Order: sequence, then C-alpha cells, then structure tokens
Amino acid sequence: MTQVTTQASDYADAPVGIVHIGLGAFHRAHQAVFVERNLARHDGGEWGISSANIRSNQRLVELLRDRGQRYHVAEYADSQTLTLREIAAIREALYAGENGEDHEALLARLSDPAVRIVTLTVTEKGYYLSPAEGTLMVDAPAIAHDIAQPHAPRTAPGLLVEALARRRAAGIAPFTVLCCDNMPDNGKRTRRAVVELAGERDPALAEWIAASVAFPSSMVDRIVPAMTEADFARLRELGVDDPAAVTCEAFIQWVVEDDFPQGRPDWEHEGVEMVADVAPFETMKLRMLNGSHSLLAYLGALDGVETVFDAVSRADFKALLKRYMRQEAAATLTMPEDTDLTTYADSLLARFANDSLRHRLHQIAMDGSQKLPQRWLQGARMRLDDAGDISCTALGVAAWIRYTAGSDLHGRPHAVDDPLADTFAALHARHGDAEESLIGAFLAEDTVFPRGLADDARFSQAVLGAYRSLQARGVTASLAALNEG
Ligand code: CS2
Repeated sequence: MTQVTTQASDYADAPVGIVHIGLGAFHRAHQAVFVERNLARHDGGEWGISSANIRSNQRLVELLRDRGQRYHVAEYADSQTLTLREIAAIREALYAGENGEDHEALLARLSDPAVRIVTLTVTEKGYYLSPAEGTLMVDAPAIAHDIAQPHAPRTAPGLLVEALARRRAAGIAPFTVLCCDNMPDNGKRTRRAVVELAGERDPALAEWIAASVAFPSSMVDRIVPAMTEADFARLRELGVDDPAAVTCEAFIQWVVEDDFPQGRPDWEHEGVEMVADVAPFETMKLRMLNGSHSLLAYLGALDGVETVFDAVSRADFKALLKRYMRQEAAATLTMPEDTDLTTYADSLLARFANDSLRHRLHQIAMDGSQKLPQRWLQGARMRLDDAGDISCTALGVAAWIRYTAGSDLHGRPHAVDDPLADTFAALHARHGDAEESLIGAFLAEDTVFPRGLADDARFSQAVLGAYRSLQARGVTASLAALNEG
C-alpha cells in the first residue's frame, strides 16, 4: 500500500470568512479539502469555515468540537493507493436544528461582515423547490413555518433570508451564496428559493436580494460514501483512530462560476476550475455520473445488489451503463469542443469500479423524487424530441417506481427514504398489481414528472413495458433483453 499523509497546520488566526450549511461527509471531503489546501498555501488567511447542521446530525457537530474540528479524509485511488489528509479548515461547528442551541450563533455568524461567502450542501430537498418546475413549495410545512416566523427560520432558504435582512438593515454588504448541491443551474435555483421566500415576507427585501446578491452556480464531484464500521477499522489499522474521519475516492472536481462581488479565495491555485458558465459541466455530470448512479441504485437494489462496486462488477450492469451514457445521455449534451464524452464515460466506469469504496445502492436510491428530473427526465424529453431511444431511462424509471413499493424483486423489504415516500406507498396500495393504472398514477405526479413528458405516449408505454418486464422476468432477464436489443 502506498500511503501519503498530510498533516494540517493550526491556522489559529484564520478568521471565519465562509459559513457552510450542511456539515455532512460530502462537505468534509470536498469543499473543506479545497479550503484546507488554500489555507495551507497561505499559511492561514481570511477564509476559515464555520460549518453548521440545521436539520440533523448533532452528534457529528459534537464529535468535531471535541476534536477542535480536526479530522481526516482518506482518499483511495484504489485499495493500494491512499492519501490521508488531516483537515483543520473548519474553525467552528454549529448545530442549529430543532432544539439546537446554536441557532442565534449561526444567524450572528451569517450577519458578520467578515463572512463573505455562504456555501450550501443541504441536498436537493433542502431548497423546497418543486423538482419538476423549480418553484418554491410555499405549502411545505417547514417553509410555511419560516413564512410565519421569519426571525426563527428552520430551512436553509429561511436562514439566508433572515441573515440577508439583518445585513441589509445594518448596512453590511451581502454575502455570495454558493450552492454545492447536485442540481442543474443550482445557483439560479437557490436564488429562486431565497428570492421567492423573501417575497413572502417583504417585497422590498426580495428586490434587494435579487439585485445585489450573487448566486454563482457550481458543479461538485467526489464520491463520498457513508462511513461504515469497516472503514473506521481500516483506518485504525493505519494508526488513525478518528470517529469524524471520512473515506472517499481520490478524484475531486469543483467547477465554479466566477461571480463573487465580495471577493473569494484564490481557489484556482487549488485546482478549482473558475469558469464563466458551469451549466454544460453540471448537466454532463448530472446525466452521466448521477444518472448512471441512479440506474445502478434502483435496478441493483431490486436485485439484491449491495454496492456500486458489486454492481459494476457484473457485465450486464456495466453494459447497461455504457449504453446509457454513450447513447442516451451523451446525445443530450452540448459541450465545449475539447470534451470527449466517451473518455468521460470510461473514466466514470473506472471510478465506479474503485474497490476501496463501499458505496451502498440504498444510499444513492434516497430522495429519488428530487433527483429523477435532472438525472433522467430532462434528457428523456430531449431524446424524444429527437425521436431517440430511451430504453435505459425507461427501465430506470420503472425500477424506481418498483423500488418505492418498499421491497425488492425477491420480496425482501427495504426502507424508502424520500419526502414523497407516503404518497408513493399510497399509490402502490391503491393500484396494487394493476400495472397500467399504477404507472399512470406515478406519471401523473407532476412535482416529479413534467407534464410534457408524462403525456408523451412513447414515454409512458416504454415505462410500462419496462415495469412489466421487471415484474415478470426480473432484473437479469430484463437487462439481457435490453442489452441484446
Ligand atoms: C450520488 C451522489 O447519492 C447520490 O445521489 O449520485 O452523491 C454522487 O456520489 C456524487 O454526486 C458524486 O460527485
């Protein structure tokens, strides 16, 4: 095993210049690593992070505090090549969830003039935008709460609105909001959530935000599976006993739209790609990488496959991904001239085959209702407009519908972790084995399926055919039929 270890310095004087909301594994293994590199190069500087959880995972906040916010990131290129990095970029960890004591501390941080950037990883559902249309869901209970009690917000958009209101009242320039979640045009979407929510409270505030706050988009990429006991044990064997450690792949990428009116770290020296337009990269990554992940997640889970590695070790899944990426996804992308999508597809297959990661398919399967539109459905619409084939996507959608029934094709139960899980369970209960009406009822869920797609008979027929195939023949035979076709 080749092992490189980098120790963090102290950066004791580095003030907090960035507030992050969503202190999970991804943030620790991605944005914090870039910020760490920047602090290390400057031996300090202005851009330490205050990182907060606002919904869950208080335990992690406490764990980090006990350790002065220092932790390790174990980056595996494969089972033989590991870089172990100590990270000290997080200067402060806060918990502002329900009953969280740090609620006011977080708002105070967000209102601090030294804070000039707020980064977000709150997952797709944390923006409370309708997945299909991208409009703010004002009736969602958490948003309704933030409208009724704007000074004690619970959601990320609510916190941003309250903090921006405080800054405006105090004559402090607004921070730049940098979304790091897997959504297309994620800056524009975040802006929409914040401006629409502000409009419910005070139209003048909404106007001020729309005119003066920058919401650059960004594409983030690094595979960071949830930690398992085996991951911790492997690190202990290497002498790292760190309950806040994160294991991930060696690959890391961050493409950021360069729009930071209040300044930013000189991240370009850390390998961050600062560009004028992120959209083509974001769409490419969402449809190729995340779209493939979701295909594996639902089809694999229905067949009892546990991890991404296990799935791509099977020839039929590998063939499915090749076909999906090369024929269905790549055909919907318009990329800068020097982008080779076949090479990109091959590099993704190689990353999925990393034998050191145990990336559970059920983890990726979470929140399908929030993920499907940008991963599959927008591409499917384009394919149909061009009279193109959508067989892989249709099989994926059928597998997702079947997955939401809460059991695999061998009858083993699983939890369905999705904000719309109850709605989906009710649809399965109502329509039972009546396949055609079940598929019709799912496609009628217009928060997920754009009308234009659901009403296209080619789409609904393809999904119905794929669903029938999965039910009658199972995953292996359905894949064989597809791969032969
Ligand atoms: C995954 C992503 O869980 C998921 O939905 O597809 O977390 C994926 O691993 C990252 O986007 C990779 O950058």
